[in-house]
Amino acid sequence: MQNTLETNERPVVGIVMGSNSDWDVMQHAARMLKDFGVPFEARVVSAHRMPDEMFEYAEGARSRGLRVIIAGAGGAAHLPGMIAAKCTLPVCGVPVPSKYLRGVDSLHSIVQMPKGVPVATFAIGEAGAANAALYAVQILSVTDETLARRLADFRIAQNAKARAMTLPLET
Ligand code: RP5
Repeated sequence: MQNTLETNERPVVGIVMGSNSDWDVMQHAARMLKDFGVPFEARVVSAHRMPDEMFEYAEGARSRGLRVIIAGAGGAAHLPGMIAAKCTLPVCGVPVPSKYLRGVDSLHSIVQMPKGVPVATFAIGEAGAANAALYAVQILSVTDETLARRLADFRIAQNAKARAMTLPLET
């Protein structure tokens, strides 16, 4: 695994995470963006092990063309909040499951931002990562008709899938 992963086009969404151990979860954000055809980059930017790089990343994000940042971290999980503190782009926080507290620590840390610096906080784990990416697509779709259509199609497909669900006959 390399430190940075990037699609061919100029990225509009930045996925950052505190460790490569977060990738198992955060890859679900990357996969969703890929499915919607949204150019993104993914990078390890540890808040406590790479504080200078983290500030540099957050400060330069808007001028590099990023429009939304998805930040995943586990445990003390200060990465989303610190990125949000250093830039005014929307930040989506993904609580990554931790070894001992299973991500409840990550969730509480990310969701409890003090008034004035928001982080949109998602569910713990895979669902949170995928939904953070969907939310990023929804933000971009406000000014992008193609993405708005893809989102509508995605909802139709989900509806069809749920309607086709069957239950076993035995009780
Ligand atoms: C956090 O500590 C990371 O976001 C990760 O979830 C957790 C454990 O990191 P590693 O010890 O696996 O590098 O900073």
